[in-house]
Amino acid sequence: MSDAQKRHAAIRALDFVEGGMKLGLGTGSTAEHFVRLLGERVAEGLNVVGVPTSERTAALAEELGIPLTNLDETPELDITFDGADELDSQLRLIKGGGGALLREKIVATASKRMIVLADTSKVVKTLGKFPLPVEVIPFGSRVTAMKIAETARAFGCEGPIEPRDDDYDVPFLTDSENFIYDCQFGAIPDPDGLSRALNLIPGVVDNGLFISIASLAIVGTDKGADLIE
Ligand code: ABF
Repeated sequence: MSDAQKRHAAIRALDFVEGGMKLGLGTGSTAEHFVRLLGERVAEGLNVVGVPTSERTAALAEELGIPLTNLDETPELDITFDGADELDSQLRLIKGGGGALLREKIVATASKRMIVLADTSKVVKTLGKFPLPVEVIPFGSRVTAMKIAETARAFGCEGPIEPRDDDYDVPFLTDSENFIYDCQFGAIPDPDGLSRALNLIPGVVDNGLFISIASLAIVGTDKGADLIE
């Protein structure tokens, strides 16, 4: 994971921003590079408004003076710029390592386009080495986890499904106060089918597979950036 590559992706992403745009602002260290660079442009007079995908990003954008709105006031956005944990050549993504997958998916799908920002380590042939995060409501979460395992097996995915917690075994809570289960499948042969099936399980709020949502990936390299579309 190269910080320079992440910054290169963020620099290239700024080329897609025009005055008057309504932007979804992603979460994570790559998106943070973008938000910081956007803050510099706003300080120079660029007129944009942002919808943050997490409390963390909201705090950063406020600090940088980027005007913020929300999806109730501004339900249609022009572009969401966000990072990813993995992406394949079809622009299918695993997101949610930072725990913000639900808001990230809501904001991305409220946008005319989603542009993914990544470094070269995120590009994979087959999704699934990065544990797939699944957001579940706390009520009955162990039963929900059993159903996740059963469903995943039907899609050729086996492996430990662990509740996310901190160093003191306190459950991680998302911005919407749900739990996350991290599913260590190793490989996901049918991401589209698995994503649809997981979201039919009662108690599952959403999962970290983003299918047919991103239309462009900007992959930062040591020297610049490559585009995948
Ligand atoms: C968000 O931040 C997440 O969906 C993804 O989990 C993570 C990527 O973080 P980073 O850019 O720090 O690798 O985009």
